Amino acid sequence: MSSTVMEIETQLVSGEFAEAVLSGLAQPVKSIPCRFLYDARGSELFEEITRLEEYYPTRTEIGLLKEHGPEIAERAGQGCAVVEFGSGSSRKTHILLEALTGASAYVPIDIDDAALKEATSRLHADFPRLAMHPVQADFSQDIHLPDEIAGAPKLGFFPGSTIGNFDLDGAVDFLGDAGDLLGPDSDLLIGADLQKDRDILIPAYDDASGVTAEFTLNLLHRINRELDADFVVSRFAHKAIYNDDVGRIEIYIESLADQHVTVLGRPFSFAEGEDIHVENSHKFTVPQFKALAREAGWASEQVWVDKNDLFSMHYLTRG
Ligand code: SAH
Ligand code: AVI
Repeated sequence: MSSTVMEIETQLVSGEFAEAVLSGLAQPVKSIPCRFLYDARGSELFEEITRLEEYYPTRTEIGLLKEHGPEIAERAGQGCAVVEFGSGSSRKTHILLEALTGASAYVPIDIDDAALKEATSRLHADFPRLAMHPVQADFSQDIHLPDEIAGAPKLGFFPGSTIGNFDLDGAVDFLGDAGDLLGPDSDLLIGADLQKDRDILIPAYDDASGVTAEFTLNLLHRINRELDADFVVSRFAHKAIYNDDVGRIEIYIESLADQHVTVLGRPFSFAEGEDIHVENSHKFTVPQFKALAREAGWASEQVWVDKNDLFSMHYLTRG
């Protein structure tokens, strides 16, 4: 593999994790942004989640990509640079790139460099002639695209319903910024999880084998590892609830006892039953998601939904 393929451009601000944890734990309602769930171990655990029987989104979206690949390719045309937000393992990208055939470059953007490295080298083995420019960045901050793709038409790819991890205003802001980043003639293929019964949703976020719990609690292990902290992780628990009013899953880390923890020399108290909010995962209806995209300057040209009405994939154009 050539060195340019594996070179990861880093656009992360150092010290951000420490700042987010110290300020998040000092608030009256404790909270840490969900992007910090993804260190190398977090990405591995997320990959395990995607293979769980209870976690329907991944296999359903993969089914949609396989079924509608030719229509997506027709809309995208020839020569586009695929820019993926939150690329993770790039497993779905493999299917997309096979369908597109004429893509000119691939730019995976992810916060976790371990996932980026592994995914890029795996994809390079399967698509050796495709130029790859991995970028390690927080996609909710200002980022810039590699100069090498400046002249190419852009197809943004944002699968997985990662858009649902923003709050609704944040999702509109993100989609607007993504439009500015990709440019006036760009398109965006995006996955949005659908509203459904809580009997399907709760097990998807609190599986019987405890992988999702391990994914959530890895955040405390990460704080211990990186921020010289002393969380006794067994004294905390993963908690997933469905908030009907806003139509979203909410994930918390609940303290199982009254306790004290030190992070980078700073003391924090937890009451028994007190929560740290770590993630939201919004679920949408098709009209709701179309309206949200429209607010951000995108038009939903085409939407594909699986036969069980679990998941939607929208092909957005600059509206
Ligand atoms: N696209 C894959 C992975 C989704 S998991 C799929 O559909 O299965 C979410 C991915 O987004 C993870 O790889 C995580 O590391 C990345 N991520 C989460 N928040 C991020 C942020 N703020 N900036 C960049 N990447 C982020
Ligand atoms: C990445 N994101 C779309 C996942 C979701 O379904 O909200 C993250 C996740 N958290 C727990 N399980 C999956």
